[in-house]
Amino acid sequence: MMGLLKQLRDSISRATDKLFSGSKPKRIGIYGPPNAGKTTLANRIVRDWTGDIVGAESKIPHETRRARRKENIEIERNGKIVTIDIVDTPGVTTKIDYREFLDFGMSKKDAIRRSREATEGVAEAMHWLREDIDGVIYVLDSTQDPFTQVNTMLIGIIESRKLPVLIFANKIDLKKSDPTLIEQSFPQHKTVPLSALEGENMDEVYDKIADYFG
Ligand SMILES: Nc1nc2c(ncn2[C@@H]2O[C@H](COP(=O)(O)OP(=O)(O)O)[C@@H](O)[C@H]2O)c(=O)[nH]1
Ligand SMILES: [Mg+2]
Repeated sequence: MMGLLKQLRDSISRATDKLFSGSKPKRIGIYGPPNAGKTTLANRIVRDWTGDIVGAESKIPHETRRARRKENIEIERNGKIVTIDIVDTPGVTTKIDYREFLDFGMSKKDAIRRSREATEGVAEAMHWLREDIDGVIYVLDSTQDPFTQVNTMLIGIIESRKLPVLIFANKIDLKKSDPTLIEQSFPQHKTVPLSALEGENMDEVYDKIADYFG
């Protein structure tokens, strides 16, 4: 009975919060290079707060070739609710080569189709970044060198649009991980270390999402 009352009270307080804040959910785009762990992160956020998932995670680059979104995710932080739409985007890269996919045992025809779709997906993700995104989570693999043309270019675009941005140094569960290198490479932005796969440091992840995008 107490449980039921508490549920009722919580859902009323959520409804009134929404009514009085009157704000649309912020649309948060998850950007970064291929294989950084964007879909793994999107799935973890969505699973933690709704029990659902966004899309398939894969070792093969460019598994996510279209932007996918999950709307109205309510993240509760310090008694306040932040509502966001999560947009998982294809990884942005300067080079998409179908031969890369042949290594994963795909036929040449499938590999060519996959690379064409990936190229279209990147164009789509860039279009959304210009038109349709209120804030960015930029995901990097902390075992890799963060100084790449793609990272510099994308972060430059995000800065020129004056979008709030958080940099996520992912895969800290791996031995080679060096999140401080990412922090030093982009000192003008907040870097949050995490493992999207293992769920490490997710409390700070949600605190910062609420701070930056709430
Ligand atoms: N060790 C480790 N692997 C991860 C982590 N996050 C993602 N991965 C792996 O990295 C690969 C690419 O992940 P995915 O989410 O598809 O990357 P995306 O291309 O950025 O969407 C998959 O094999 C994931 O299991 C992490 O925090 N730690
Ligand atoms: Mg993906």
